[in-house]
Amino acid sequence: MRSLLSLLLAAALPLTASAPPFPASAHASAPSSAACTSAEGSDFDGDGVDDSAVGDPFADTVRAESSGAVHVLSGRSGGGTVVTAAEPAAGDGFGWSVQLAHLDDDRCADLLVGAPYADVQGREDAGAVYAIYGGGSQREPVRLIAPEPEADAHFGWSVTARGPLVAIGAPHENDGGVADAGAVYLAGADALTTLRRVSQNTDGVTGNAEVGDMFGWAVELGKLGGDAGELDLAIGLPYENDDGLGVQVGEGKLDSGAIGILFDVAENTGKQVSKKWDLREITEAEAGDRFGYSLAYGEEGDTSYLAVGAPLGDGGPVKNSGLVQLFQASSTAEITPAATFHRDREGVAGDGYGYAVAFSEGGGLRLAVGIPFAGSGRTGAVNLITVGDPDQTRLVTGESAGERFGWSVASAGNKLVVGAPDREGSGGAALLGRNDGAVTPVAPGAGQLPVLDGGASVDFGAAVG
Ligand SMILES: [Ca+2]
Ligand SMILES: [Ca+2]
Ligand SMILES: [Ca+2]
Ligand SMILES: [Ca+2]
Repeated sequence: MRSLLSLLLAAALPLTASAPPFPASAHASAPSSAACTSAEGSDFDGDGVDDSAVGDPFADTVRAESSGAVHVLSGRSGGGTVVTAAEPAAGDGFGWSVQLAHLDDDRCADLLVGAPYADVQGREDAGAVYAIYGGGSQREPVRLIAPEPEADAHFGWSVTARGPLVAIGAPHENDGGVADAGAVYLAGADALTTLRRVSQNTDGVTGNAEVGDMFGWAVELGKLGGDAGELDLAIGLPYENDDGLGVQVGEGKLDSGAIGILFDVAENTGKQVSKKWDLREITEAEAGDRFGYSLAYGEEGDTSYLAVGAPLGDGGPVKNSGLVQLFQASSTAEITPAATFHRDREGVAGDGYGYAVAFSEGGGLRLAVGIPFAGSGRTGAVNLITVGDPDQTRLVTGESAGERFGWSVASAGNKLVVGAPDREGSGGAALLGRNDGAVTPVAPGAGQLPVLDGGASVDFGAAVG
């Protein structure tokens, strides 16, 4: 992968590629005998066990160099299904973001894949998102693009879906002529191609569009306030500058970051009801914290949680070691800041605590925090925290120097999947058993997982979902 650290430190990742026109389809081969049993799980191949998706956005496919691929790991067999775009173009970045979610009502999980470097209608790196239906569905994949594709917008940088809603980030899209201020698109899972745009210029959204805010760098959906029955949208804008008030003028705390919450976002099609937090209002904000870099949503009983990563925030006594801020809400109480997690004196500047976050539900909610630059030689690690008893924590470290274990995290049934995209060779990942604590390494060509047919894996594990 081209300098991974640059992703953390740079506002935008340049990637240039000349690409042919891109037809509107993708394909997946999955077993046709679907036996999906859960309307909530992540069973994509239809064998009754939850699966996980691993993105390799710079994989060379048989059709185009560096066009990207996604491996859906079968939770039952340990094998996998490779998903690529039907007409991949060089440098698309297919698999930059991935999410298994339910987009139709057949009980099999479906796959959302971001390809934020896809050229669209001649506009370079405008970005696209693919919806691919699981369980051997005969339903054609759907390719989503912004209603007005813009060069370098990177539509599909982030994707999420919950209940009837899908949200897609385009953090490098211009907003009202302001470069890289960012935007988020919303669609109904049953009407994917009808996209609605929201940004800091949308009526009722707290905050102002300034150059390089990156609104939409991360997106999540959940129950965070307003009408308890209506989903709320959480947006990370980690390159927001916090100067306390009004429109920023390039002063204040550069790239300290922020999050925005748009309440009842499907219901409020016009003016939004929203709230915004800078880290200053909770602990302390400093330039470069990147608060809002990662987001995760989870529920336990009547309480819902939003975890927000600030991978260059000051984790306790150690400057720039990173932190995660937990928020909570319930059916009767709007989202409010709760605990702050970090590694205290164990942290090291530049560890990147909070670079990625994920919740795993069932049998006590747990939060997984990726720390991809931790350890000697930047091996990386994941911190597992029991939300109801934060003293119960566990640290799982990667297996080799420089592999960036914890670059991405996601939960799938009773397993956690952790990406290590710089593992020697073609990148890797690990499955962490929730109950037995087992750590099972996975990589293309290892064990049951097939190699990329006719291509080459590059950064397997750059995204998981
Ligand atoms: Ca399965
Ligand atoms: Ca489905
Ligand atoms: Ca702003
Ligand atoms: Ca709500």
